Amino acid sequence: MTAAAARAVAQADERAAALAVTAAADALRRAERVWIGTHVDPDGDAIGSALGLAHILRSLGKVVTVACQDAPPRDGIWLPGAHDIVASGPDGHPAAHGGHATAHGRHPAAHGRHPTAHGGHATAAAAPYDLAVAVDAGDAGRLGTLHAADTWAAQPTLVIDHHVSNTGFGDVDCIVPSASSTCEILLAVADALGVPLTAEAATCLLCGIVTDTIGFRTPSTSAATLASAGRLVADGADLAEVAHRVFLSRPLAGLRLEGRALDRLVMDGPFAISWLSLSDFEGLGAAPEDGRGIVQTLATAVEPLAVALLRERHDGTFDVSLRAKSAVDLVPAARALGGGGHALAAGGRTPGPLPAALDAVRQALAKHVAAAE
Ligand SMILES: [Mn+2]
Repeated sequence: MTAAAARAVAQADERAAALAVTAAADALRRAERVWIGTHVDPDGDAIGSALGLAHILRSLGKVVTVACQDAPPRDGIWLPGAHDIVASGPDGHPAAHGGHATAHGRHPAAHGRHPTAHGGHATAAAAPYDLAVAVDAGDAGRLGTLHAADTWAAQPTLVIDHHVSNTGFGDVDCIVPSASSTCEILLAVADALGVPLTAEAATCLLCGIVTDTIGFRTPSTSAATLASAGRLVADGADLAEVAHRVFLSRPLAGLRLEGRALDRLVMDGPFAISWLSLSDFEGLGAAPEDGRGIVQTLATAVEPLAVALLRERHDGTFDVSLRAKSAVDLVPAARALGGGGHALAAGGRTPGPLPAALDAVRQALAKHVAAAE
């Protein structure tokens, strides 16, 4: 592609992004009671974007509930509002102050749907929310138990996300693949709404940007990303605190888990693969979230074209995280494993036992990942 052609593509992308942001802001402006859900096994961008949007909408006087199937991870639980996150879908009812916080900040159990008088799902007319928003979720399945197809279809829905593989499952889809993070998109949405950011909102959004750019180190970190982060710091976000929470504080069990994954890392053709079993987690006293981020360390290896880390789940399947540094597109391999993501960071899931899971990952990589010309 010539430089002029590349510029034209970038300008077209920018126009598409601006239109998508305007559409999202319009949908949000019209809604008074908003449910915001984010993806299972949430990371800093998932929690940061859900809570950041909630703070923005509350500044406008709207009633907001933030939901996630799983409890916030250690690097997200400190964010303002994290203890109010519920595990109920958009047919649940708005809580007085947005959640079911307990004295200990424990995540409420996933009781599922709020029962209605008729014992079924709420009808569209009786829907407790007038907009359901999914943030940072590439497809409906990523919402886990929060997503029920009939409930989702029964009300206006909005999807805000930066995954290039996003299936566009909302009535309004605000998908901006050039954005580093969903949080970066939300800053543009806040501007389109004309809302000045509180320090709480700014902190949540900065957490997502810092998490997804691995501290401003990924190719997705653009001048716009850095400008957004600068704005958020000016609005009161504490960058040092965010960096400390996201990267610089880990339990020993997580470090030992990483040691095990490093020890097992083997080359398979041009790829490097490692794995962690449930007994690794149990034996080391590590939480599932302690397995997140380990793949980033593996991906610092110079030799492989791409790395894969398999993590065993309680249902016997394996979560597969794929990372590459450049010159490859991991999305087709991730799709072959039932997942998706970004060119250089993607993931999927594959059935066990371990030898079968390793085989499936080897085959997906061999078939779908090749160095760019
Ligand atoms: Mn993200």
